[in-house]
Amino acid sequence: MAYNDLRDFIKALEKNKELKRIPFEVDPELEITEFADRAVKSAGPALLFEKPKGYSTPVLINAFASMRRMEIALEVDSVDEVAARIVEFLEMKMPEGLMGKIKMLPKLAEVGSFFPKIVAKGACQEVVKTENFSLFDYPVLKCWPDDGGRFVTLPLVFSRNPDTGKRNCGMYRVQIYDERTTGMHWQTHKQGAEHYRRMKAAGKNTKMEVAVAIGADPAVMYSAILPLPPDLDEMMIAGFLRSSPVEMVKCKTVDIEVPANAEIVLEGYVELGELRTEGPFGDHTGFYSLADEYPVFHVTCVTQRKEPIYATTIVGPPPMEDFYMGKAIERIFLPLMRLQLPEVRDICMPAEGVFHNLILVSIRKSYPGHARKVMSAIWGLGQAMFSKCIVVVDEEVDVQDVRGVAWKALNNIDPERDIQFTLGPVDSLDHASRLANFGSKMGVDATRKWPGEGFTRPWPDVIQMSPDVKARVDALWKKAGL
Ligand SMILES: Cc1cc2nc3c(=O)[nH]c(=O)nc-3n(C[C@H](O)[C@H](O)[C@H](O)COP(=O)(O)O)c2cc1C
Ligand SMILES: [Mn+2]
Repeated sequence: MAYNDLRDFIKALEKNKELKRIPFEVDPELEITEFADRAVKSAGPALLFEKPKGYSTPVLINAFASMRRMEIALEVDSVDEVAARIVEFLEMKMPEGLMGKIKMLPKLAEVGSFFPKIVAKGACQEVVKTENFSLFDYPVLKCWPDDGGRFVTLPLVFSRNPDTGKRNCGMYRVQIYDERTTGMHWQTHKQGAEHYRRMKAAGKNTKMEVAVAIGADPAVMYSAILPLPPDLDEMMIAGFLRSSPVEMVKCKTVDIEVPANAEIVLEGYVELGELRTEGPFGDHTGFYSLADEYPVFHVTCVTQRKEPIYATTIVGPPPMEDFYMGKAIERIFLPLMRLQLPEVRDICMPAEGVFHNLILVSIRKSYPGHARKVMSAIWGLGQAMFSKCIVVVDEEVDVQDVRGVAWKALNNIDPERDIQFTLGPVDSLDHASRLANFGSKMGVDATRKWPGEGFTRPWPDVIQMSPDVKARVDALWKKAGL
């Protein structure tokens, strides 16, 4: 049964002994970060701070911060099950004969259940505040000592494509400037920024309506970070993940729908053309991202549940909660990547690469230059375009074994020959690129080289002991008392 809301998820975490309640006062300024950081790095549980110092709203953190919790969030025993379900739909073809078609009906009905459903009333509007509200009423964390302020770190930012009318939901952090204004950190490659550019270019409006939901059922929250094609509705994907439609309710003051069971919703507008300094912010990379100019979000109405729970996360030196969210993306998106690139066997984004810095790819190599073809394809594939370094290995190399990849790749390359540089868009968080959002990338072809690639020397085998000797020594090993 799909979780209705954040509370259902909290109950499930608790039932699985994956959540610890903290009944005493802890400061949302830095102290909750230190708790969360230590917990994630020691494989600790999710944390529910019942008394954030100075506030009556509890704070939930690290709810997704392990593979087990990702499984609970997605209601599976392994995130590979989600990948398998995707494959099932991708392989769905018109069955032969009437019986075959009838057997197909439940599957088609399942597809119908993915689409979001508009409902008249939502718990997220139990309380509606259009005046006398303050964003400082919520226990928004100051995450790291040099942060530019307090940041909402798990916001679901809803906006509408002005050309197609289609909804987008992206997770873009929100810095609190004052009681009713925040930053809107949609990076230039993201859909929120695209909607903003289009509205501004059209010149018909001076304001862009935006709604920000904070805390919802885990599939909805998770859908906001998925690297989906533009105009593919995250709420439909959330419906697929939870096998049940996401209930949406119309906002009170803007023409946008939000998840009906969200905990808190900020309604308002971004003034087109208005920019303000956002950051610095201790970021996914483990470094502070520099302050930069971003649009401003004016909050005109806050709706919430009677006693909301504030869901948040911290990012910082890896591994953090976002690593586990990213690891699940890696597993779930592999079959989709393989639709376009069937030669890809597996991919791995190690924690130290903080998603965009490093991707390890194993391929079934079929023709000269194949590794470079795969690199180019990844650099052209949605948010995988950010990959700063791609290492391609042959299919027998297990890319989940990062040390094994390092060993084999470093042996297999002639650097001048096997490294491919290119230029292109880079992640906004890259602080080393020559320009913000533009720089170079490196591909390493660590596959075995072929004569067809100009390599005519013999290629050696990896050392392996013969099985009969292993078997004999197995017996002797015990005899030796080892
Ligand atoms: C915890 C967390 C915080 C994030 N913060 C931001 C952010 O501030 N700005 C941003 O552009 N992307 C941020 N992202 C990444 C986006 O949510 C992600 O790229 C998403 O796919 C964008 O969706 P879109 O393609 O609909 O724009 C964050 C991701 C996570 C997991
Ligand atoms: Mn999107």
